[in-house]
Amino acid sequence: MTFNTLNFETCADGVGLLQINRPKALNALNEELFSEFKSFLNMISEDNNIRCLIITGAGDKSFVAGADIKEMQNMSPQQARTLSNRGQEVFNAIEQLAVPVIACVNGFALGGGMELVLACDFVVSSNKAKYGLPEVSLGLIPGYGGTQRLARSIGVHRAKMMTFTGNIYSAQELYEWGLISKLVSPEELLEETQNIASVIAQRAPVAVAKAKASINAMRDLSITDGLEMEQDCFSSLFSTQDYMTGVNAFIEKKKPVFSGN
Ligand code: DAK
Repeated sequence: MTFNTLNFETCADGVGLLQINRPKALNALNEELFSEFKSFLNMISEDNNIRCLIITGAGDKSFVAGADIKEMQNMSPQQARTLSNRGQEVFNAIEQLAVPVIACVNGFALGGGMELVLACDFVVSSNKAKYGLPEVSLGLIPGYGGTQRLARSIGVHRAKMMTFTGNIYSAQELYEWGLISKLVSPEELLEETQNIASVIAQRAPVAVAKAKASINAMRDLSITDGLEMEQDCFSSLFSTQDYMTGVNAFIEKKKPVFSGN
């Protein structure tokens, strides 16, 4: 499958690299891109060879500089709702993808770009990247999940400060607030992200998927229900081949090679 606004390649064993590819518009998210993103996610969810996905932006300036402002002109509330729904659907699908998704942030992550970052499982960032939710400067609020995901990530007070001011924040600041897991120089960014992704790709895929589902469920469940879900996920893994592979490899002092079954 080929796309106009996305580039996809397998960059290491089990690791997929998706590049948002509209560098002339600083990778702003337009309708075509959302439509291609949806098709891409359907494709990747069927591909057992990909065990970890990296998302980054084309060029050295921007990850994603938000929704495409030029496309948003003269939109009615009804059209905006339809678009918001479609964007949220795509970002929810990223969050719910069985494999981990790493945001590899190489530059501006603004508005919809910041919301894309929030839908990923964790963030490796260039120390030169800039983050923000400038929607209020355009008379809007975040519409692709930002009002819900940001507070859950950095806390409600910092989320409100970012959202109400619409200011741009440095990667260092967001690292200190816990949004960014690893901060590196622009030169090291892709290699560092690939190294982390390669480690994940070597782990037992069903176990990683269950860990992701269990941690994600934390947001919607009480601690009692969350612990119950953890027990369900944990116990179900005892029927997998990968569990046998992992335990036998440990006993035999070998490196496990997981099949994903
Ligand atoms: N949309 C469209 N084009 C964009 C863009 C964007 N978000 N950001 C940049 N570009 C384009 C510029 O127009 C310019 O194009 P040309 O003029 O060359 O044709 C090119 O990219 C290079 O940008 P600049 O010349 O401005 O580059 P600078 O280095 O000077 O500035 C910048 C970089 C990132 C500070 C600046 O480009 C900027 O402020 N960009 C806009 C950032 C922004 O406000 N993003 C939008 C956030 S609001 C919705 C759901 C969600 C949302 C909206 C609606 N519905 C459901 C309807 C979310 C909204 C947002 O994301």
